[in-house]
Amino acid sequence: MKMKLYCNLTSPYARKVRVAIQELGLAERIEEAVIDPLNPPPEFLAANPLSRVPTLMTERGTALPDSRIILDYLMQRKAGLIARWRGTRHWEDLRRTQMADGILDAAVASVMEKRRPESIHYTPFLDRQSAVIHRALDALQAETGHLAQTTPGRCEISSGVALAYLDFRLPYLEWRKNRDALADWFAAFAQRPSMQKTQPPAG
Ligand SMILES: N[C@@H](CCC(=O)N[C@@H](CS)C(=O)NCC(=O)O)C(=O)O
Repeated sequence: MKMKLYCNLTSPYARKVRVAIQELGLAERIEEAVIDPLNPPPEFLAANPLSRVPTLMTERGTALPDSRIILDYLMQRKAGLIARWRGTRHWEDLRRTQMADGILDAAVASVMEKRRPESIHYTPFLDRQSAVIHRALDALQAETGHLAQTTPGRCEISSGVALAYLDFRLPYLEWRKNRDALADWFAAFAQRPSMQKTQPPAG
């Protein structure tokens, strides 16, 4: 029996998992169920009452409800990849991953706010999210040398998907400005088959 990934094709959180599946060579073992979490089928709600994608149903019927948990699960299954490093490097990797995930969270929060009627956009909130994104991007830019180009792990996947999401939904932030190293890293990462295969549809 295959695992089942509930996802949609524009969710950047789902994209993190879909990129990881490609990178880990697990595509044959996971079936994708594309759903709309705002109009959830009962089977999906039974698996995840939070109604959020991604949700991974394992072969044993455990529903894992968050991209971070799913990435750890898949990497642990694949030859213990999660334990790539020990000690300081492990925590440094987690810290950097959290910077990238924080960029994504702030970007998604901005997109949600902008979906409300323009007259009730809360500008201080949007400004705060933009400031968070720019500060965290500066931190990633300063540490670009630590981002692997081959054999990407959770930090590279989170960073690459977050930057792609900024291009997709918030291009006006011009994240590449004064961040040449990060832009160069991303230009190469975006060419990986895992990223090419998981590009969101336009719109
Ligand atoms: N922390 C979660 C966030 C997942 C999430 O918010 N997914 C969005 C799609 S981008 C969703 O399902 N939203 C539906 C809703 O909020 O009702 C993760 O990393 O997987």
